[in-house]
Amino acid sequence: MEALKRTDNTDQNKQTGLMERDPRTAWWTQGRFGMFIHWGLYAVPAQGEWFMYASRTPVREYENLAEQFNPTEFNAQAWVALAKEAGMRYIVITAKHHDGFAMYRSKADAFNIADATPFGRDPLKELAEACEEAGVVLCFYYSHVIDWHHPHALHKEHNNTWDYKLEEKRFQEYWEGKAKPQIKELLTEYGRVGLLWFDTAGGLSEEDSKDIVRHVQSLQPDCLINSRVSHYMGMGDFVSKGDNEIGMSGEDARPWETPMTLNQSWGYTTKDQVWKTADTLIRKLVNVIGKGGNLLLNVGPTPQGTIPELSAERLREVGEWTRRNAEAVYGTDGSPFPLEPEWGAMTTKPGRVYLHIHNGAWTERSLRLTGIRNKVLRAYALADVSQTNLSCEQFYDEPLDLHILQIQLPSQPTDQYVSVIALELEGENDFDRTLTQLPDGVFQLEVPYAQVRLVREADAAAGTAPFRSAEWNFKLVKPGTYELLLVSFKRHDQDWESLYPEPIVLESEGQAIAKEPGEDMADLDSPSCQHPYTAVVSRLGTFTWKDTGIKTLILGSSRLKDPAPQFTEIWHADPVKLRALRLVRLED
Ligand code: FHN
Repeated sequence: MEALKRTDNTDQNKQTGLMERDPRTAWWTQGRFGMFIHWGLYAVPAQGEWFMYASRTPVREYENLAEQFNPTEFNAQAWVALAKEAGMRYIVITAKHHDGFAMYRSKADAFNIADATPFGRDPLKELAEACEEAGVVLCFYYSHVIDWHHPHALHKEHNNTWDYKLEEKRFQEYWEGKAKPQIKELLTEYGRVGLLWFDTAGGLSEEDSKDIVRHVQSLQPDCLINSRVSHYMGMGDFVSKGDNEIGMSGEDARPWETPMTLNQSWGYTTKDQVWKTADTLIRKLVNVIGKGGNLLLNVGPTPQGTIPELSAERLREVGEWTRRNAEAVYGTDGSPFPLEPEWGAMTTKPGRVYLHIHNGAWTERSLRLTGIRNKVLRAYALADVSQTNLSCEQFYDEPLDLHILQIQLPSQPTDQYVSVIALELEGENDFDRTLTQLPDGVFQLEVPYAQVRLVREADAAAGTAPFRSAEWNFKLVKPGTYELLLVSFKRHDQDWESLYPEPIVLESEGQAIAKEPGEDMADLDSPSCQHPYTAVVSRLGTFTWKDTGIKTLILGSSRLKDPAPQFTEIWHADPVKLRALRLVRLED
């Protein structure tokens, strides 16, 4: 195996900083939490929004469903009130999903809820009014490339091939005749639209991607656009992560959002009853906001026009938590530190740090943190109405240049599921962002905080992928022997044996390991891992560091990704994701 050379690394560990607030995106980044609504004709067969494609239902037959779609129980105010109660600041509703059915009165295409159903109303108009009244920002999802109803819509993979022939497609007829006119309707007839959420851009050319962005900007310059408008990198105002994907902190330079299901489906279905609990949802919410992202949580309303009670009850429970902890959620930045603490997450504001501690990780011992250089004036639990001061001590370890804060937590968690401790700081926030081991527990080196370099090009003849190295420079606080664990997310349909074609190589201070990672342990409690992935931990061996201070560790693998790709990839396309190297100190 080729040695992994240490190269000069002046750009030390990348640092999380306060995201520059762009005035266009500020309402959205400050809002942090939104409601996604997948509602369409597909609610009638109640098997999710891909029903037409999965069952290859002919257009004429699918159109007949419209006669049965009469959601008389739809109440826009009630939906908006539920979003508000959950603590959601914006709503993104499917104006048209892949089935091509518009959920508003469209002059551009008669296949729409107002013209084709007995309901005859325009729910998006009613939602626009209710949102305006309630101060919630209304946004539209629009499937701009996939449209199984239109004869000329053309996607890279998912087309209606049972009604239409691919070779007869004239894409521009769809583009100019339906997609662009409908987007114009949405941006001219519903007042201010906060953002347009495009989806599944497979096959859309760079030129057409730019064309749609220009189209939106010419109609509502302040309307934000998500990155799924195109597979070309850098387009849109913010990054839509993969479905249910919570990235690693530091992974995205741009603002980002995780679209997430409450069960495992988007559109209404009677089949899927795998629901996330309120505990899970709150832990995922703090995991996302602690990394500086937004969470867009989905509901799939029924054909009658109601939000299923199993969804509503979860959202209300989440809302009780967001209400008590609002100041630690809205208008915050993610953690200033480049690691994910085992016990939860952190958010910040000028003069404040908030510690979001999972109740399962609550400790009666004091909690130790490093990196806050400010004097901590006061610490208290947000849910504690009397806001009793918690005892805090601060030390400075000069040889290690380490600012240590020790907080005595109350004997019991102070809130449901996740308890938030607020720290009031003196002066302007002053954090040491060096990748530093927390004094207790495990220490995880995440790939975005490494310098990733190409070691060996791909070799088609030998059937090998590019081999890259990831180099971390970090501050070790406790010397000793550490077990080294590889953390991977494995797609559920993959056989582990084929996933790592070569051994993982590790080097640090003259120590070296080359080991084929095994599927040794499942990490069932990872808040950032979600169906169809599972978190797998592989034991790679041990390294000993006899002293403290800045260490360099290099990992080599052909599973490390190109840090500057040309195209966004589809999250579910990856059979395995190499996430991090976890260091667990073995007892002396
Ligand atoms: O195919 C769609 C799916 O139906 C759903 O709308 C999700 C939401 O992010 N987006 C696509 C798949 O990524």
